[in-house]
Amino acid sequence: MILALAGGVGGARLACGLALALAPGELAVAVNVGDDFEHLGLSISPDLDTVMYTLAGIQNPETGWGRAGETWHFMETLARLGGDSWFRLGDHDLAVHVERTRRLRGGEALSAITSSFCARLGIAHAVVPVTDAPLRTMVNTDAGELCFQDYFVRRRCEPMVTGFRFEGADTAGPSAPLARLLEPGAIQGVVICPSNPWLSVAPMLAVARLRALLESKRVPVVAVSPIVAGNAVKGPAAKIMRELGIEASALGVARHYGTLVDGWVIDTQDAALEPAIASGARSVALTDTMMISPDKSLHAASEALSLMRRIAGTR
Ligand code: FO1
Repeated sequence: MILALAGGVGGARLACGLALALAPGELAVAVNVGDDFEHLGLSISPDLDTVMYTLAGIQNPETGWGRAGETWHFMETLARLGGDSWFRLGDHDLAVHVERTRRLRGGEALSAITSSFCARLGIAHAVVPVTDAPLRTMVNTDAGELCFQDYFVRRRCEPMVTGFRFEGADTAGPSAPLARLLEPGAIQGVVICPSNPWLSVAPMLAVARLRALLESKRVPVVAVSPIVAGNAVKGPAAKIMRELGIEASALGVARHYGTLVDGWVIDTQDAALEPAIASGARSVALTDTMMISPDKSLHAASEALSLMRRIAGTR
């Protein structure tokens, strides 16, 4: 069993490739919930839904989030009534939030609801929220401390970032299905998807028992770089790195994860960085990491898995 850590569109795309490469019993995708928030009285879990829609093949191909063929009658009517319309909820997507909210209020765990939605959408691989407890990413900026979606969507990532706080992380344990995967011997390797290291992966690693697995060095950890040729494939990762005074490159990301990662998959465009990344006793694989189709996602996932096998073979 391989455990993938995913959040956002880049994470969902690699998870899709891993799901094509591995049988259902061989892959679990742990998903960030730091972006979750209450909006219009609904419990929204954007990263879980992005992974769920992508694995079900019903994601919006243009945005990467939300659903393909979406209609917007609810949003248009809400805006006409003077309601909050900065966070766009499509009509089909809305049903997920309404049903999730109802079941959460009835006392079900987010992990159980996610598992049931995934089964209904025909997803055979396990998709698990990193925690069932409230864990909220707070972004410290020159405009003050902002809730994640306030920073990301409402303010379009414009404020300058100075740091992060993961509210609830001190007490958040892994969700029940993730806790089972963290038992000794349950998984053979970890793949950190090309998700934003600060916004998507850091909140997951703030869950102490998950971080402890990576620190234990019991299993190989490979990561796919979210930065290619100095830019994020999608989203504000490169901007945030510059604001934090970190070199916006695959090397900057490798330094950020340090010894947590044993092997890096970087894009061929970053071949010049290979020696520097490899110098921290890390293995490096160069390949095309631009996941513009399921085939390309499968290609990147296969590279990550063969690198993991190579590292496991040398232990
Ligand atoms: N991202 C946007 O940039 N604008 C939106 O209006 C928006 C709505 C939205 C609705 C449901 C959902 O699951 C995701 C949505 N996202 C939207 C994406 C999301 O907020 C971010 O991409 C993630 O939180 C970052 O990983």
